[in-house]
Amino acid sequence: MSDEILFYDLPSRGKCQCWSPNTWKTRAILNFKGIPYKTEFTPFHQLQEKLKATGISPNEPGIAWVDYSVPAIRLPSGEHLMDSLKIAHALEDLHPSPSLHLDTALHEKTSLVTAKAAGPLLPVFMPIIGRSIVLDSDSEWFETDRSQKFGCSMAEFERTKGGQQAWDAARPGMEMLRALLTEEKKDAGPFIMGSVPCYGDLVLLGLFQFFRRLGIWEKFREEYGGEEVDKLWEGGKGWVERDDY
Ligand SMILES: N[C@@H](CCC(=O)N[C@@H](CS)C(=O)NCC(=O)O)C(=O)O
Repeated sequence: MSDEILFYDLPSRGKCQCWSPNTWKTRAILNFKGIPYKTEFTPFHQLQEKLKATGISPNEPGIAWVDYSVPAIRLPSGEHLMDSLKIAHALEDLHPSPSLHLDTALHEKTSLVTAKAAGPLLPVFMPIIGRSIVLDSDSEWFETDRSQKFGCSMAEFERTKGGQQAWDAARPGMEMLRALLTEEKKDAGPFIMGSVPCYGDLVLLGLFQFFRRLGIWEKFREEYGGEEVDKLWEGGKGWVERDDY
């Protein structure tokens, strides 16, 4: 059995690199802790079959849209794990240093904030993912699947619910993000807690890298309108650099 972790990620068109804010949650931990891993890029249309074949139990209802989702990993022991939070706990147990500080539960606060700040932006980013990110071989699958989930074509989703109205709907989430990035600080450092990074920071850095990939980073910074986001990005961008192997 290999000493390396096998990490299941979603591929992208053109240069194949990580893009999903969900898979970034795990990849950023692997990068942050310096854990050896290799990536198994698996397109959407093969994901269910491939993860089912590992013997992993399907997601419990409410955890994801589907039975099998990424991030998923195979540990050196051969055990497969799925769901970013379960994986975070397992990696923290296996590689305690540097710590993710899961005991602070700041990642739970971060999840609430990202749901409020990024949830309303689905009509902005889903159509871009379909148009510019997923592989050509996934395009039809993505359009059909997401149209069923959102009740209209991605073009209509963008036209009727996207644009500035989506950014306006994200404003309360931006305010929650500002509170998260200012009210928990113990010193002047760039991370949620100040100079000590935690898992919540990695989740945010993955989201920022996703925005950059979609081409909406500048718009996000403009809408956020503060310096905390830039400081966090500068402090932690190294953990979301390795993205293509
Ligand atoms: N709560 C899960 C959510 C994972 C999730 O929804 N992953 C998406 C990737 S962006 C997925 O695998 N989707 C598969 C599909 O849509 O078929 C986690 O954080 O691990």
